[in-house]
Amino acid sequence: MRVLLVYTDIGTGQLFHYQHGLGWLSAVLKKAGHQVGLIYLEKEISEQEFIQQVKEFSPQLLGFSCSTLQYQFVKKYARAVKEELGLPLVIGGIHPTVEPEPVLKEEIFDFLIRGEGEEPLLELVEALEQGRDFSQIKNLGFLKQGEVKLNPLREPVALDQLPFPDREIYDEEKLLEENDYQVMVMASRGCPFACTYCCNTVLSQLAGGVSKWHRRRSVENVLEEIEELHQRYPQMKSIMFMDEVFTSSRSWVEEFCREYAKRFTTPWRIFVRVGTVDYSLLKLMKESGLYSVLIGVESGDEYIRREVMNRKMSNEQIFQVFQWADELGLETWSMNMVGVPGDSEASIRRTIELNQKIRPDHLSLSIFQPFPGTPLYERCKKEGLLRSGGATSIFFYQPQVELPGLSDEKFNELFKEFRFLGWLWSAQKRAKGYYDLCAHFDQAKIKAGGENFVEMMLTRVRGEDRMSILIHPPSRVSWKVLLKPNSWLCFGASFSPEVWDKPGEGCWYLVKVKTRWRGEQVIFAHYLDPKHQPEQRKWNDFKIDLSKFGKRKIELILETKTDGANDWCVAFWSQPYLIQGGEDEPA
Ligand code: B12
Ligand code: SF4
Repeated sequence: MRVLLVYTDIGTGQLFHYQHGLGWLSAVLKKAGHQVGLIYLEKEISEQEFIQQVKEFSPQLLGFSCSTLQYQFVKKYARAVKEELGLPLVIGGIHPTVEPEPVLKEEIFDFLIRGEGEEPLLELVEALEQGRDFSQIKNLGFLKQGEVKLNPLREPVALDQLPFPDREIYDEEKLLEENDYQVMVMASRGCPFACTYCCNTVLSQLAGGVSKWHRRRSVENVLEEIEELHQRYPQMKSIMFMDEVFTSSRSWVEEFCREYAKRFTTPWRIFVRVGTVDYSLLKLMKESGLYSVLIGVESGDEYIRREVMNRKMSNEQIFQVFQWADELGLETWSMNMVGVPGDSEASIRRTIELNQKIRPDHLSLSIFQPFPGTPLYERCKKEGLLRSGGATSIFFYQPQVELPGLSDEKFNELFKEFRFLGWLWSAQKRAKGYYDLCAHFDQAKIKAGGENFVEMMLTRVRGEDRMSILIHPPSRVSWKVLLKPNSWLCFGASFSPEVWDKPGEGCWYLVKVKTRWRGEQVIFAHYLDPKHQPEQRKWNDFKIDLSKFGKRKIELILETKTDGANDWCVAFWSQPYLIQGGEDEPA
């Protein structure tokens, strides 16, 4: 049978990602001789365009994967296909798993699969193909005479018995390029913990308990896949393990590290939970190739973290893990969440303070989103705290629950302050040269053409992350700096890839120097137009000689300007910094 899978990733602010669930579904179907395609939607398209893409594959079954915030889009496309093509539709993924009744009652989908989909989808496909009865397939849901039927759930799948997740249905070249040749692997499913905001709590209940839900592949099985991936992607630079808590079993990690180091040198990164690692385990992992750890801090307020989120760990323990990671030279990411019930200005400030103490290399900040089925969602519902918003991501917008005593304006202000400090600390930690302009962004003078025209952030262009300053035209940013003799200014320039294909032109990147004796003069003017000049779709590096200014105090001005109105000109200046001597440090 021809099965077309659909994954929507609209408005999430997420990069083009490999989704393991679909990879595994596809692998299982293909192994049984079926043909599988994938529509991966990163942006909203019209229903007609969507239908056109579906027709191109001419599927016999269409399968939508759906998380809660994407349901609004999934519904729209599914309804359009149903009306126009009348194809059988099946929906799976976290949202239909936790909210099966309301989804089926909308009468858009013929079938719904709860929980893990490999075995039930294959059984459904074969039943449909052979015209057999599907009504007893475990995990399946459907409407029967207007009534929701939800079949019982089967045991979670034995991971080693699955084929390796399929990569072919994705645009592999794009995946590699956008993720800087980092390849994603998943060595386990589920998590042994029960944070109140996380869907794992629901999934483990559905699976019949945490011991059934949380499973690891054998070390050998994971290494075999990694072997295959090295052959498939000789350009692979690193591996990201998407496991929720890679370190949940110490003995597994120890065995993994020993065996990995015997066979591979590719660096890898993981999600870690405080309480599951100590210095010696981090050291062992580092020696086998670990280079980066993503650690959930979530809140710096012990009460919120312990009692509201059910994360039993202390600030001291969190600080300690970051310190160990720093000592070992591991890159650290601190993952935080604000806007949970009970959050106040004071508790958010405590989270900022904890991060200030930790000084992570990178900080991720999201806004609590109550997901159906989770204990915290139920609490919000009971206490009347739920808000109905059209959010598509946990990284933008306003709080998603009522926070008595904290206005939306204040929340927004705190969110922006926190995010800015995160960027600043990050810039300070990775400062280059003798004066890094991003690391001194708090001392910069900004003349912005409008709200949010000037911001600092980590920007990815062609897979390369750089700390950057967005200077949307017409705006300028300046720093008063004391030059050293023979100074050079180094920086990269590019537009955000998101606007490469938008209408509009390029813009001018101007560097000016203001001195007391000569006023303001332009020392560099370059027109960059990555929209129309494909060779400029990367970081374009420049190095400017400032030696004629000698050892003086100057005002260094970075300015972006267009020849006309140009809304889609998202111009970044990446990591501008000063060095002494033109050749001693590459830009
Ligand atoms: C890795 C991960 C990511 C990755 C990969 C994307 C992805 N969707 O998997 C990245 C970082 C990109 C990501 C992004 C986001 N994520 Co995320 N993510 C996860 C995580 C930790 C693991 C997912 C995974 O790979 N599991 C393993 C695979 C095998 O399982 P699976 O994906 O669920 O797929 C199986 C079944 O669901 C089913 N199935 C899935 N699709 C389909 C389709 C059909 C037709 C069928 C029949 C079956 C079926 O069969 C699959 C195989 O068994 C989960 C936590 C979790 N346990 O689910 C959170 C989770 C899914 N993410 C979450 C969130 C909030 C997000 C974001 C919204 C964050 C944001 N940017 O704001 C985005 C949304 C992206 C999107 N378009 O949906 C929430 C979703 C909650 C909800 N109710 O919607 C989760 C549950 C975490 C949580 N807070 O509890 N995420
Ligand atoms: S540790 Fe992470 S994956 Fe596990 S329950 Fe908590 S938030 Fe979810």
